[in-house]
This record gives sequence, C-alpha cells and structure tokens, in this order.
Amino acid sequence: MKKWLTTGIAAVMGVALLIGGCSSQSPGATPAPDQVNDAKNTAKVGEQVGYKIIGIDPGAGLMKATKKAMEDYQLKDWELVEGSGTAMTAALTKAIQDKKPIIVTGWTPHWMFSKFDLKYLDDPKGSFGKDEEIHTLVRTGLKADHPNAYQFLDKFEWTPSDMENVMLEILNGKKPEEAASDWVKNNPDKVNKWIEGIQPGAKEKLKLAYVAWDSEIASTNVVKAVLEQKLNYDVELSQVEAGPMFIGLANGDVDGLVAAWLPTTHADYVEKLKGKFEDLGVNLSGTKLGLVVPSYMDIHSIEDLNK
Ligand code: PBE
Repeated sequence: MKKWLTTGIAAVMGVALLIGGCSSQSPGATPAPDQVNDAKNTAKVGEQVGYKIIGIDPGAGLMKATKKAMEDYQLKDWELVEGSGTAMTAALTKAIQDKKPIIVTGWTPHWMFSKFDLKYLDDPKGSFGKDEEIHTLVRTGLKADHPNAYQFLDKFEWTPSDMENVMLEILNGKKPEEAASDWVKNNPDKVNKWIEGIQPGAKEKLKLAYVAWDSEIASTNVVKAVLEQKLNYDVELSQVEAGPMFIGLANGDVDGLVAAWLPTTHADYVEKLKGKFEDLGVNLSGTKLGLVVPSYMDIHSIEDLNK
C-alpha cells in the first residue's frame, strides 16, 4: 500500500504539476517503516498538503467564505489556490488515486460525494454559514415580455439528488445538453408539473447565464432543455464569471439564471443590484459549503489545520 504521507509536497496545483509516485524523499533516505509511521502520526496537516487549500474560480462565493474561514481560524501560513471547479476536481481525483492528502473547497450538491469517500471538515465557528438555497432570478420585465417562460421559471424546483443525477451523467461522459435532455425524458412527472397549463412559445429567444460550476452546468442545461423541448423557446446559454452573471441580469442582457445561492454565498452580488431583478424564489434546498477532504485523512475540523 502506498504511504500517502511520505511526500511532504502534495503539489496539487493541477494534474499537470503532479509528480507521479512518491519521488520526493531525499536520495538514499528511504525511511524505515517505523519512521514512516512516526511521520504519519506527527507531520502537521499543513506540511502534508504544502499549506495549500485548493480553491475554485476567484469570483465564487465559496472563495470568499474560505477566506473568511482562514481569518476566523487564523490559518496564517496557508494559501488558497485559485483555479476553477474543473481544476479543483482534477486535483482531488489525482490525490485520491494516489491516496495523498488534499484539502479542497467543496459544495453540495456535487458529484464528488457520490464518486469519492469524502468528508466536510467541521466548522465550529460557522465561517461557511448555514445551509442555504439556490434561487431563480429573472430580469425586470421578463414577466411582461415572456410570460410563459416566466411561469415555468417560477415553478422550476428540484432536489439535490435530481441535480446530482445529471451531474453524474455528465461526469460519466455525456455532454451537458444530452444529460439534461435524458433527465427531462426520464422524469416526466416532475417536468409536467413545472409546465402544466403553460402555453408553448413561438421560438422566442431567451438568454440564461451561468458559471461553469458543475452544479450550475446541470441545472441550467435542464432548464434550457425544458424551455426548448417542451415550451418551444430558443435558448442561448451564456457561460460567464459570477460577477458578470449578476450584472448581466441587472442590465437586462440576461433573461434569467438558476444559480443564485442565497441568503449568504451570493449576498454581495445580489445586495449591490437590489431592485434591478426579480427573485422567483427557491429552486433547490439542502446545499452546503465548506472545506472537504478524503475520508482517509485523519482530521475532522478546520481547527485541526492549525495543529
Ligand atoms: N458554488 C458553490 C457557488 C455557490 C456555492 C461554487 C456553486 C459559489 O461558490 O459561488
């Protein structure tokens, strides 16, 4: 069995940077098994992971929450590595293949929890906030301009496991549009409830914005599939950063989004633009944010990062 603690480096800045195998021991200094065990028991978590927390895109609310956690728990020597959701999951996948330690910023719903054995680190100071909801927001005037699309967006609501199903299909190789179409086909009861009594459109164009987070790729594609296949709209998806997503909505460039995590994660964005969009309420409940590690790591709380 590989000793995942023998490399002090755990350089998990991206798959490309990873050094395969356990190559970081000094030459000729292969430790005796008892020394390895000692190292395993005593090496600080920070040393094991190079004092790095693997983050996602800088505009994500999760990054802001992580910075707050790093202050709250006084993680002074630590670095939050910026990247993307994709780079984060690539680093996580690679670390788990090699049974190495890693700390990532994570959220639920996400396929990572179905695919890997992971745990959230306890957050006794509450830096990551309470569980919250994902809201659907639309531009001012959508109700008057596209009442049918508006009605459906108002009704759209599903569960974390629905969303995870779509995410897993995408992970397993389906294109997002294909995974979304299949889900719509396979879940007529849910879909029919959303569209009951709504008249189809006449191929009017709509623009939905989203950020390339795996959860929002899934939800936005499902909404597009329903609007196009069931309600005869022509939907353009605009993949942007978090800031421009909200600003586009407030400007009226974007008709709607299903990606607003509230009341906390996207509070900054939403408060600045208050009154310039309409909140159609919750489309998913049961979310969570935090620091996530493989279950084989022997830590349980963010407080342990200082030990
Ligand atoms: N996330 C997790 C969003 C909302 C919570 C990555 C999907 C974000 O961090 O802004």
